Amino acid sequence: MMKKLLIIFCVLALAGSVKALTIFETFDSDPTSGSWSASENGSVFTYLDDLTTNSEGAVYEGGGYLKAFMQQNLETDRYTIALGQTFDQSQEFWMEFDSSTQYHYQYQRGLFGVFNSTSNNYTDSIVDHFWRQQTSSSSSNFTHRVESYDSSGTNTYYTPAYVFLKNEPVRAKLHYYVDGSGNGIAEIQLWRLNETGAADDVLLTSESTTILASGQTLSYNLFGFGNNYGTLSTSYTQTSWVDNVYFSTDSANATYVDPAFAVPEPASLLLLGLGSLVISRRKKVSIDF
Ligand SMILES: [Ca+2]
Ligand SMILES: [Ca+2]
Repeated sequence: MMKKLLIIFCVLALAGSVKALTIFETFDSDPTSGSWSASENGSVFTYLDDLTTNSEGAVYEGGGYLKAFMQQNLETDRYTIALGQTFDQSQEFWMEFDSSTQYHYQYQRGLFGVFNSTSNNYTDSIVDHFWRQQTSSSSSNFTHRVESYDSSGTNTYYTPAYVFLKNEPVRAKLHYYVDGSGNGIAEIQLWRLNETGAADDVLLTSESTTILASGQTLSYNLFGFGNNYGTLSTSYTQTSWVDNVYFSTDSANATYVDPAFAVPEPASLLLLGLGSLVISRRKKVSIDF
């Protein structure tokens, strides 16, 4: 059944001027015709709705997803939605997204997270540098990398332990909050999605780290995807399918939606011979997230 879950945009008035905000974009229709906007100076963000079944014919809910071709350059490429207000480093938030990379060449080219409309992607941002190759080898396997860039551009990063293959469909979840010592903490979970529904998903890793030291500042007012900031590299690119992007200052995502892009079985991935797929934790772990 096709869910009409185009976008949930929930604004709850709280005491003071800060409002709780939740965005859940499932790309059931082209969001660029709505509240999302693309800035493309080499990167290209394309809405697709061509895949509604997986390789075995199973029907997925929601036909739409986004193809993100991201290229490093000195321009600011983004596919974002405005948050309607500016938050700073003290704001607790949750975000998540699904991705599967189709093409790549050397290291990461894609950012997912929060940005500032007056800064480049390497200033005032908290992001997941997703599908980061472990080494410069184009056959290297991948990791996610959680990063902050404060208001002066100082970078702090952390690489979760789980290593995965190209094409592997992964749901990344991030919870950011400030602890009692004033440090910005990032809790990250990576999930292997498998077939439809939540029951067969596998928690790959769950880790926590300081991503912004006490005293560092940043602010942001956009949410979505961005490119690497750096010298133009026409060969250093990646193309990823992405879906089900979520941001909230209120709570973790309680609504389960399958990605619309094709989700290969683990056995299919292994047959590709791209390396060893090690799922160290098959047992689901309940975590207060
Ligand atoms: Ca979708
Ligand atoms: Ca599943």
